Amino acid sequence: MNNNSRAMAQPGSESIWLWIGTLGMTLGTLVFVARGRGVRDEEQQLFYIVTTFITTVAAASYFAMATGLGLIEVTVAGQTLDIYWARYADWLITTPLLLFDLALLAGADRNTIYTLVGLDVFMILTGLAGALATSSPGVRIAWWAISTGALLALLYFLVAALSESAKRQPEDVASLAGTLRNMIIVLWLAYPVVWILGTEGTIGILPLYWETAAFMVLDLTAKVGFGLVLLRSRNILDEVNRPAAQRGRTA
Ligand SMILES: *C/C=C(C)/C=C/C=C(C)/C=C/C1=C(C)CCCC1(C)C
Repeated sequence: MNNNSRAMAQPGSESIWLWIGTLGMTLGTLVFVARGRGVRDEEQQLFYIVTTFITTVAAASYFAMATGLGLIEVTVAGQTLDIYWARYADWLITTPLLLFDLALLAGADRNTIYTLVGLDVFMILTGLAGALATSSPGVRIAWWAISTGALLALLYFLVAALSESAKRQPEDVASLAGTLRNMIIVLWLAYPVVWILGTEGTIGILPLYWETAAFMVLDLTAKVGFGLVLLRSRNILDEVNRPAAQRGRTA
């Protein structure tokens, strides 16, 4: 192959983590499909459909990164950074779906869902801008700060709005929604930390090898772990009162 034909880098030793990510997301997908097969209730099926899509998209993204499709080189102030842009394509689709799963469980209304998803998309796109910016390290860090601001607003809103709607749910459901909300708060806050310490932040405290490992563990926990907790009990999912957004249509 002609190496000069594209400004595309090949994955280095960090590819081991990308393959483990591919395998983990694929196994998660298979588990969710197997568990969802017997579900007849339409409201419950939606949880399985959304959760299965999340790990399917992530498995494809990890495969793309492991095989070098999702990787580019970005030069900032004379420093060449290996950037896995495929993450952002994955997160752009999967993080709104994760929020949708939780909002559905908590019985959130349509405006709450739109606000959460809007903040989330803004966070991922400004994060992508930070990953691709070449003008200076300072500009990259400014994008990081904007994206992190969006994350903090999102988490604030998640706590305020979702706790309110979860109160109207049966106790089991509210408690499950609380657990998943806490998982999101803890895990999602770790992403900007890994980013700024890793290759993207240009400070280079965390080498690409360990950054890739950290994102893989976070991604598996935030998607497969989240899905396993959510889909653990059919009895609980059975009790979910339909969200206000859907109630109007089916009544
Ligand atoms: C399954 C994937 C998940 C749950 C990904 C979550 C990603 C984030 C919460 C990313 C946040 C970022 C910032 C807040 C600033 C820097 C750039 C990002 C995109 C890493």
